[in-house]
Amino acid sequence: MARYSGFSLLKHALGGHQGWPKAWRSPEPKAAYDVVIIGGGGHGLATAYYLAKEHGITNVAVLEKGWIGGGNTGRNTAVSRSNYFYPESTRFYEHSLKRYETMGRDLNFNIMFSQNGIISLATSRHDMEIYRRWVTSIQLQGVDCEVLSPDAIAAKIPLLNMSASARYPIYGGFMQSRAGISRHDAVAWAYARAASALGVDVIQNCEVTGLELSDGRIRGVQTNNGNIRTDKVASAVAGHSTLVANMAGLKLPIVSQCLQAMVTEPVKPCFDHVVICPAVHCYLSQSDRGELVIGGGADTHPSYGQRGTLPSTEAVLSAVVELYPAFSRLKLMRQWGGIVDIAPDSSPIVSKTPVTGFYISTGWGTGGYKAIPAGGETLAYTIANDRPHPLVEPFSLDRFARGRLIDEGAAAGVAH
Ligand code: FAD
Ligand code: PYC
Repeated sequence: MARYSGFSLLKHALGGHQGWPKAWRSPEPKAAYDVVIIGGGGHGLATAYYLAKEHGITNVAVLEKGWIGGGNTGRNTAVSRSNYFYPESTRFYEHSLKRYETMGRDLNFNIMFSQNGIISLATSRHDMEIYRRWVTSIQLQGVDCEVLSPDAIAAKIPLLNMSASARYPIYGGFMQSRAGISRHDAVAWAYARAASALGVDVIQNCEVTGLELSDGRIRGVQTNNGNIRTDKVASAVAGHSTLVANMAGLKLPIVSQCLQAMVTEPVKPCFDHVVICPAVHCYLSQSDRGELVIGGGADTHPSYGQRGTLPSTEAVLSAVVELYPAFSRLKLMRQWGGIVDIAPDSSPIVSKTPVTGFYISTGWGTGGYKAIPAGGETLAYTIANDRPHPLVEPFSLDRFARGRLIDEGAAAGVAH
């Protein structure tokens, strides 16, 4: 990676960054590619990178209608963890978490991954009973996770209202210590730079407006920048998955909803972990800038509106001030939303489809940031070999027809 002195940083800043080296190339689209990936979020970019690195397929274009990372990848609250319930999920997400642990080195990009742990709070005796069972399931799969007593919770989260008369009394919780948060833009940029260096064309401001098919096979894509021939297309467009699948004549079991997040003004370090309270659908962490990063459940109705609605914000914030009364004095600085793609069992779909040469990565819902490395790696394998990677075989589209759902609604932690 290039290094800059203070002087050269100043020179670049005053010069409008004109001479700043580009991290990835911005080529014009070619007439044909071996693989076209729709969507320049983390999943699309990681898929392109692993196609080039693991399978030697470098004649690849990533087409992004806006700017890379401008979708959910740049809008999320950056939690990575692998504390899911079913073995299929834990295996997949643990693989991804391990990739996060080495991503800085692997891609030579500082993604600022802080493994400060995630704590889930129990607000009833029943929550605690379920958590014990859940922790046992995770531990049996060799993944770190522990039950926390109320005293342990109080020590780890001093600002939490532990009063027995609190509206949400705390009965304990559970923790995965290796979970953490990272810099989401950096993850997108790291994969874009590494893919571009291997020959992948990352093309921004290029919207796919149609798919060309004949005899049940993909033949090409139509874009606002011309048509491109290809035999293989992968859709990694999150909340827009049903629209792109419709272009191939497919109906996906996906609902698109807005998920919001917000940050407060910055304060001194006071909150060491990601803390989620699934019963009231609110979670918090503190960013390295000092802002409290706050999120909750998805907006209740399907929508492509990226702003979100006020009742959801209000519900999350009222839970925050009940749980952490001191935070009622903080000012809210920013709020935003992203359109998440939710499957009926709250698990992803990484899969071939009935259309030859058309592959999908969707259903990431409220939790696909943590899945970017494993999602990209397994989709790349599925495209390169035209058969599912073993890690995502259980997450194939045909599971809905076979009735083999993997219901991880509870593990999402936020209502959706
Ligand atoms: P995206 O990053 O959305 O990328 C898809 C891209 O496709 C977009 O850039 C879009 O512009 C582009 N596109 C769409 N249609 C077209 C088209 N026709 N042509 C070309 N391009 C197109 N996950 C976690 O694991 N942890 C969290 O803490 C977490 N918090 C979240 C908080 C919020 C507020 C939100 C909104 C999401 C959160 N998520 C979290 C979920 C996570 O962000 C997503 O699951 C993940 O980023 C999906 O990545 P992606 O690459 O599939 O989609
Ligand atoms: O998937 O871990 C997650 C998550 C936390 C907040 C939103 N999604």
